[in-house]
Amino acid sequence: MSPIISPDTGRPQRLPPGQSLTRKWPVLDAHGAPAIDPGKWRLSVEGLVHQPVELTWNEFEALPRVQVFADFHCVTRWSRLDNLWEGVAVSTLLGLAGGARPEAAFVLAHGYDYGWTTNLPLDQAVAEDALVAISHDGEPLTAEHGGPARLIVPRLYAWKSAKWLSRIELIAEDRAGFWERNGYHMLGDPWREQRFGWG
Ligand SMILES: Nc1nc2c(c(=O)[nH]1)N[C@H]1C(S)=C(S)[C@@H](COP(=O)(O)O)O[C@H]1N2
Ligand SMILES: [Mo]
Repeated sequence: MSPIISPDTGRPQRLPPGQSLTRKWPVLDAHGAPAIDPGKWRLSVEGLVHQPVELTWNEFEALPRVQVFADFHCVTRWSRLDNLWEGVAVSTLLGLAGGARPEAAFVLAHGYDYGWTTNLPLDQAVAEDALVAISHDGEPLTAEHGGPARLIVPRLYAWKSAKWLSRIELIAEDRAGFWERNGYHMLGDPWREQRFGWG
């Protein structure tokens, strides 16, 4: 098994400002879990990449895995510490797509739930601890938590971690996703309490 990547848990302080610890793992999403037929599941990496790809579940599952140990901070003020995620690094997926074109600067992550999206800077999406996770604490990711596969970006608030991931789209200009259009922050760094707005 691959070594465990854990850059964000070495901090002396693990709880960002304004957050409270929870031991449970709440379920939070806008529309509930969509029905996903495993035979029809696809993950595409597209937009400003050199070679757009679309992976089937079997192709995705065969890719090299990473393990990431990280905390999960929801903007509604709960934080769940010590999560072990396993999946495929976003950087590995980008590599399969021939890498980012020079003008690519942001990512729009799309969910299978009715056009739900979230936006984040490309450098955050390819951080060493950003992955498309298929398991949590040694168990397959449940549908309510975004299974079969979800994005996990530990350094940003949890709404950037798109559940039921369907597309990773590289774009040149930042474009607000679902919650961002509803007032949430374009970046969403929990350590700077970037909950709402653009600043
Ligand atoms: N596709 C999709 N991903 C999503 C959401 C959503 O509504 N749809 N909600 C986000 C929000 S607001 C949070 S806090 C986390 C919650 O993840 P969890 O339900 O596994 O705790 O998922 C994020 N990812
Ligand atoms: Mo959230």
